[in-house]
Amino acid sequence: MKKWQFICFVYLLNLSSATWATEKNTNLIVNGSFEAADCGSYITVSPPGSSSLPSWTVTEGTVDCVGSYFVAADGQNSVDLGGLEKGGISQTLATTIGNHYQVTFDMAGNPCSTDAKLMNVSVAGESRNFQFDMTGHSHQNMGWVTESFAFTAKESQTTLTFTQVNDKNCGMAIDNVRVVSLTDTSTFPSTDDYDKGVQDGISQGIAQCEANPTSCGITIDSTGCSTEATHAVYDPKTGQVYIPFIDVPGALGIGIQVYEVYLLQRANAFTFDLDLTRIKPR
Ligand SMILES: [Ca+2]
Repeated sequence: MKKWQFICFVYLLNLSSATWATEKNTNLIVNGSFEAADCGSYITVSPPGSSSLPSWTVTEGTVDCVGSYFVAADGQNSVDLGGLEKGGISQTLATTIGNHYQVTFDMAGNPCSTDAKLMNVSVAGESRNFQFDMTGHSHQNMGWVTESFAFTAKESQTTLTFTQVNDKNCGMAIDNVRVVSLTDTSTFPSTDDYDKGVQDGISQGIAQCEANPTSCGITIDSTGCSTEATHAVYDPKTGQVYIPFIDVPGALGIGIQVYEVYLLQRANAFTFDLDLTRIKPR
């Protein structure tokens, strides 16, 4: 694939994102905002849990279902993973083996102490640590931030677990937990729509290339900006784009390295990320 061809392809993907912004995918987590019960100011919950946190299991220690004690990210309630000591919660959801999912949540810290909050989030063999700096935050100004990462289901039942790391009360606060499928084909464009988008994108990309090739960093060989196929393949069932050839400038700008790559579709958008685990030199 010539460099311009890849640029044309990226151009058409960008074009498509405006046309095919998808509807919000279904949240697979039940009671992800912890709004299913009235937690008053706050209620401390011990294993095996209580009606304060329906659909969730307290995995260790104790946690607090927090109502009015501090401001939630969404609705009235959130969870402090440090109850009387460090604690954790989990929820198991039905998944399809091999499908990609994205977990998203909001996090902050209980302002009853100012030390940094530490939390581990694990799902399907993925384990991530998160830290929250309490500087400048209060019960009314929690400074909620949104975090997100993707995982691939290895079982038909997948457990998502949030665990406080440092053994403290006044712990990490979480709210608004969502898991969405990245391969929900009901929100993807049809193959016909995609083919039309490809053709429109190629036509517009070529027109742009021909009008001002230097401005878009395109190197044109003796054949010019031809209509030769890009060979990139999009699979709506997996949300993957396979690109067999991509030219990348070598170190210090010397030479060209050719790679085979895959792109993975993000949730809720026709936007793609490079799959760093599958970059293969040609
Ligand atoms: Ca909430």
